[in-house]
Amino acid sequence: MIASLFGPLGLAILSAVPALAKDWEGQAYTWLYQFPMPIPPVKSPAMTITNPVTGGPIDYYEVYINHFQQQIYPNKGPADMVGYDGIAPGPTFLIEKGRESVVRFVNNATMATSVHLHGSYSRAPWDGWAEDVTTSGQFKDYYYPNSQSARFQWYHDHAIDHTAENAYFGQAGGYIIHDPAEDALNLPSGYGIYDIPLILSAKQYKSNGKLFSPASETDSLYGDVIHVNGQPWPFFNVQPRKYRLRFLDASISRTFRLYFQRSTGSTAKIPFQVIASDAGLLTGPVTTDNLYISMAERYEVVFDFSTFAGQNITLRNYEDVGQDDDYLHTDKVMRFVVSSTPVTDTSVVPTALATVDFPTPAGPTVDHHFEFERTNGEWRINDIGFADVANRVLANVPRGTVELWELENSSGGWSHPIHIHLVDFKVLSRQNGRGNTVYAYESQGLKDVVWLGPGETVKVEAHYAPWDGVYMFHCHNLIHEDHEMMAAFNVTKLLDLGYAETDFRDPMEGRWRAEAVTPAKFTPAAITEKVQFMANLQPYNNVDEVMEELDDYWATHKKRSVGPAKGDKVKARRMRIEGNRVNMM
Ligand SMILES: *[C@@H]1O[C@H](CO)[C@@H](O)[C@H](O)[C@H]1NC(C)=O
Ligand SMILES: *[C@@H]1O[C@H](CO)[C@@H](O)[C@H](O)[C@H]1NC(C)=O
Ligand SMILES: *[C@@H]1O[C@H](CO)[C@@H](O)[C@H](O)[C@H]1NC(C)=O
Ligand SMILES: CC(=O)N[C@H]1CO[C@H](CO)[C@@H](O)[C@@H]1O
Ligand SMILES: [Cu+2]
Repeated sequence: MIASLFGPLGLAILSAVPALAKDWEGQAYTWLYQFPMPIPPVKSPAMTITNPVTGGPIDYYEVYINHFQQQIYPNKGPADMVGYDGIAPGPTFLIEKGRESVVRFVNNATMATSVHLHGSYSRAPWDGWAEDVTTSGQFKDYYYPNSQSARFQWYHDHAIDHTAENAYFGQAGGYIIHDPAEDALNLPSGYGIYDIPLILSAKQYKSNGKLFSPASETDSLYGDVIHVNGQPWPFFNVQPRKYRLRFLDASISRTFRLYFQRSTGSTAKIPFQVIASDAGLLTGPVTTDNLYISMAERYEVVFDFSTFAGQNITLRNYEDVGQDDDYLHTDKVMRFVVSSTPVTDTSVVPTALATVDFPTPAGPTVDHHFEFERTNGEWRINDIGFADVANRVLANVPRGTVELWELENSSGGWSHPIHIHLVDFKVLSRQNGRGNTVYAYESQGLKDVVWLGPGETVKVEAHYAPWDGVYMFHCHNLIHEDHEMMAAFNVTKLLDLGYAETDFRDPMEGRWRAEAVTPAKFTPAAITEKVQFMANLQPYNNVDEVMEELDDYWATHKKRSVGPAKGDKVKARRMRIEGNRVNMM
């Protein structure tokens, strides 16, 4: 956006003029809408192993993290990348709700990796804890429950201090949980047919066609080239009918505010229906003509192309979103080329979509208040960075309680999408920034990331269950995350719960760490033995029982706010008296 250079009297107002926007930060890309959009291939399991406790199936997958090259500029050399199975985005997992999985991620590349399945309540040792790295020549078996509501999860790198690089060079992919209840709704369906993943990213290239690295960035890398499923500004052929579009913002720093527009003629924004967010279906569809999506957020949309036969529809992005830098074409995302041949479309968008498992409201008391701020060039949460090992556990949450967290943006000029691991939360309120607004598409479902726009304070409520353990929460601007805007919370063990189970609380527990690759560990017998060993400890199969135990426990125990953990910022400890309750915040 170029601000007007002259005031009403024709005088230059230099002080009010921001730095002129540049057309390109890196190599110009001029082939808009000329290449088709790829659809990431579906990942198949290598074998299916029987869970020795439940008798149910565990699908075992193997993913190699490989170097590869991808031709981005038709007239330059290829870009060097690193991706899951040597592609970016990585292959899409299509998982039936209720089938457990074990994914062996083999680091066959150079830099250390850690894999986070974003949107899953994985046990702590398989959640992608940043320090739980797999180095080159090692592998790690990640065990996933897949028992949550149908949802668009994604897996991506989370390695300490270089997550931004790993994700940007290609380590991100889709992981969709499907549930038969969804089929009954008769939404547009069929992966890659009428149910389409749209994985957005923004990058910057050098004059030789290779990626400009975010390694030395300390603020943000907004990117001047917008990609969908790895292809800059693609086109996608559609029929004149409804499509389910699954959006994921996998950019490291760019937030989008999307809208659809005819490519020629009327510039009006075309309305569409948002049907799902991070944790799956909303209670009902939300009609809007624009949608904010920040890093790591997922929104699923039904767009009806039926009245646009023979036309082109452009997916656009607003300018000046969240104070991100704009470039020549960052207001454009992709083009849908609508066929002129009519088709029969029996899919529908029902007015009721799902019963969302919102947490039982805990009342107005804020349990924890977190300030996301920049101090001395470092990004911090309540003045603490992740490297501050002794103080980085900023909240102790008794297992099974519902807590209200207040997230405050304290540094002007920046926005922070905040991701809390383990839980799905309800966005309760937003103050300042975009007005006192929680969009219906944010509040009618559960989320695991909320965008804290410039100057905003947001309250989120979550049920800290089913598991206990140490989990991360952080900014999903991955450059901020790598530069310390990450901390931990500890869902603490209920010593008197009276329920016998194996502990999985320590994300760094030795027996779950990465191991060296040897041929002996990759035989079907060795794999089966390993997977069955994990399953025998029953990390997931008792989830319903655990939830009941926790509910029973909290029906007869009083929730006590445990207040800030050791090292919590002193200035955040404000005493507040509400009725007869005294709370530390
Ligand atoms: C639609 O877009 C495609 C791909 O960019 C282009 O080839 C075609 O000419 C466009 N059609 C119309 C009607 O604008
Ligand atoms: C491991 O990486 C090497 C070198 O990049 C490659 O040749 C090999 O095929 C990879 N192995 C697998 C199993 O993908
Ligand atoms: C987390 O809480 C558990 C008790 O549930 C405790 O044993 C453990 O030391 C705590 N871990 C950290 C890192 O605070
Ligand atoms: C710098 C800035 O805009 N900070 C704001 C962050 O949000 C809080 C609470 O909404 C405001 O009071 C600050 O002004
Ligand atoms: Cu941030």
